[in-house]
Amino acid sequence: MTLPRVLTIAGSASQGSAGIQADLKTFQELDVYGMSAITAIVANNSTTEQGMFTQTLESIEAQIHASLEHVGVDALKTGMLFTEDIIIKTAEMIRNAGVKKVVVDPVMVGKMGSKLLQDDAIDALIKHLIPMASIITPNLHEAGHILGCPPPETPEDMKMMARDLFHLGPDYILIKGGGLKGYPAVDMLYDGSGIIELESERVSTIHTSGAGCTYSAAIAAELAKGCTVEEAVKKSKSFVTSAIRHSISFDRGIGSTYHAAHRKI
Ligand code: PXL
Repeated sequence: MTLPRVLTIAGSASQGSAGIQADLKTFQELDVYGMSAITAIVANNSTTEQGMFTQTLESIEAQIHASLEHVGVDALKTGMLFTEDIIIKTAEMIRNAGVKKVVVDPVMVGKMGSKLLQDDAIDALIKHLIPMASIITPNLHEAGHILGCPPPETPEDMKMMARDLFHLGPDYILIKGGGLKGYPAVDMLYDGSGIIELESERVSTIHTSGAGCTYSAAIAAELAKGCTVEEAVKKSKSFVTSAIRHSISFDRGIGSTYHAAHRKI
């Protein structure tokens, strides 16, 4: 048998809810063949000073190459890339391999406050990676940061910023409105012509760690299966909303989205 093949190039979140861990759980749930290239290990905990362990460029290059050479990649997503050098290397390898279905999740800060993109790396993201994306999936803060302005505060602001982001070169923009105060969880999908509003109820929970990673991983999985971007985003919105609605609490801090929710509940 064959399966659609999907690679995530992202950080490892040792606590299990976000990053590579969320991506691989999502890939498994959506029945695609998951592969990973780990850019950094995020292991924040109270006993260590240093909770962030960036991998060498050599290691990252070797990991991406292993997926491309041994298996092949139908679609990929990028998450935490952290440095300018990693962004440039990743973009170069995607271009050389000719992977066309590319989901760029421009992660910048984790739910627990970890810095996931260095300040001086944003220009490289805009110049090298965003233009080759099939879709970028910023949250409100990330959309503002990429455009150098404050985050959107209303659905109308989101629509305007989606149009501005489109000029950076991706095929589609998805601005996620999960953080929009006073509104339902509305996301804006824009392809250069019309805006599609995707709305779901706002789930009242703090246990949303991994939601953004899960959303973009699901989009990559659905694209690998042959969905259009619009279909992939709609299915993924439903998948991540279930994962948030049935999120997991560990009785301490922010808990995790539940990847099996769409299947079990
Ligand atoms: O949720 C964003 C995210 C992405 N990638 C890694 C993370 C986090 C949040 O903590 O650790 C590796």
